[in-house]
Amino acid sequence: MIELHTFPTPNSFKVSIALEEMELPYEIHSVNIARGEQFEPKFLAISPNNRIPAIVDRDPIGGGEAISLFESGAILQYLAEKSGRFVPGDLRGRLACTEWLFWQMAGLGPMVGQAGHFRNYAPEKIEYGITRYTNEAARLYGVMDKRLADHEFLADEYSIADMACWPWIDYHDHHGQKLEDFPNVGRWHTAIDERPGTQRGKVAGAELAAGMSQGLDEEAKRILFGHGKK
Ligand SMILES: N[C@@H](CCC(=O)N[C@@H](CS)C(=O)NCC(=O)O)C(=O)O
Repeated sequence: MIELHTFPTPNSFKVSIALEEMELPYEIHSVNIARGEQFEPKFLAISPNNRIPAIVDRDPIGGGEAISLFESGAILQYLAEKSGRFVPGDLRGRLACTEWLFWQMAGLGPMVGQAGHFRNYAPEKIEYGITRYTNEAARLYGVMDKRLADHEFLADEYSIADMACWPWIDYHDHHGQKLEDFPNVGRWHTAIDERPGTQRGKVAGAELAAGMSQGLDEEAKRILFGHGKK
């Protein structure tokens, strides 16, 4: 059984979507990042960067002691290896999958995350930050749109690279982007949204944020944006 240490956010949905698609049994372990549980020693022991998602596989590849992993990209690669699914089998396809997975981890995720922050959460409206990151989000959406103009999915067949990108693109409003401006991304977003694995994975753990439907409260903002400590 795989433990998914999570709170409902785009980085965690990558992993719950993958687990659902791969039909790997898992159980949800709540880490309420809006209340500082990411700083508890038992969580830091498996995720020293105090970020969700993390997993513990109590029945790992090759047997032996449980394996814990943090960083959603590393988790996706491990789950693909465990299930033998969602990474193309040929060299070129596999490398394309790696390229777009790393592009998400190093580019799309962090940059649109900043766009979302300056647009929606920063206590002051800082025009420079809003413009800088909204423009960078638009550039990245454009890069993806170009790729998807002649590829059904990022690595041709549906893969962990798509699973990494989809939950972020699903929050396009938050980044100040309209999918009508990126028709290939829009087509790709709809196709993936219609998959039963996406439907199940995108709500996994949603109940953990019950009561936060109005967005982040002041305590959550202090914990998440107030330089770390509780
Ligand atoms: N690169 C990491 C990023 C994870 C990340 O930023 N997680 C956020 C939620 S989406 C988090 O745990 N934040 C808690 C905090 O900032 O203290 C990954 O992809 O796993």
